[in-house]
Amino acid sequence: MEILKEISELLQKGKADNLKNLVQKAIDEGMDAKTIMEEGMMTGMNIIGVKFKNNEVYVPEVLIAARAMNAGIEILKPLLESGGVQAKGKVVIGTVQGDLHDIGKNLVKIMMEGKGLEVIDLGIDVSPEQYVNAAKENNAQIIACSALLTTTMLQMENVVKVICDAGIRDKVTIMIGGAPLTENYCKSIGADIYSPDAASAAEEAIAVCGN
Ligand code: B1M
Repeated sequence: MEILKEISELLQKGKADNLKNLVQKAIDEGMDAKTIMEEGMMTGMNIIGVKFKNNEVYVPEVLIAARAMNAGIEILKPLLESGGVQAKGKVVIGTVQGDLHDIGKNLVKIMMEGKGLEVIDLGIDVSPEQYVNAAKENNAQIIACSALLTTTMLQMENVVKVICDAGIRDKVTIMIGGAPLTENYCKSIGADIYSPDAASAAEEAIAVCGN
């Protein structure tokens, strides 16, 4: 559809204000939030990703596209969250040490909150110890780690190790996700659940918390 193409193009150009207006227009016209997110904004971000890889755009352009994406997500947030049942459960979430990518992590957080889970967001560049301390302090059932780089995803093995060393392995479920991750990698490092996207991560989290 034309409006989704325009959303994708505005995102690529990093026009945050125009993007917000167009996302609102799409909502007002009755388009559902998931379609706007996946077929508009994420399509645009994927194109930026390919151009970034091919050196057709550089970090500043990617950053302004990411800023526009976050602005669009803010408009969609109430819709992505709505319809959730109140569930019991606490999740500690963060992007692993050395990794500054947070858009996917933020989406996972929104979807989990939409299911009624309490999410403690540690942000980006989170050390294994920070995950463990936050899980202990908050009595969380789940530690959720996001990574976007093939180099930083290796940090997840350290997270599992530090959780074991802290003696809380039987108290927390370790969830992992992010573009370079796989089910096989999840198994190989002794984590519990790999989710390919934010919606399935929220479903899995709800199941873990027994709701
Ligand atoms: Co970066 N970057 N980046 N970047 N960046 C990638 C990831 C890259 C694939 C681009 C490319 O080359 N095509 C590439 C990684 C290559 C690799 O590792 N093999 C890359 C690189 C190389 C880099 C730098 C090293 C570049 C440089 O400086 N030379 C640098 C590293 C900085 C660092 O982290 N230390 C860097 C920097 C940046 C910016 C800061 C400019 C910016 C991030 C801004 C921000 O996040 N606030 C950025 C961006 C935006 C990207 C791309 C273009 C888009 C990522 C994104 O937000 N996608 C990306 C290319 C791409 O992915 N196409 C790229 C949208 C988001 C919704 O998807 O995060 O995958 P995603 O989340 C998905 C799923 O993965 C899943 O749910 C979401 C969908 O529902 N998911 C989970 C995510 N976390 C989950 C956790 C779960 C479950 C599911 O459970 C816990």
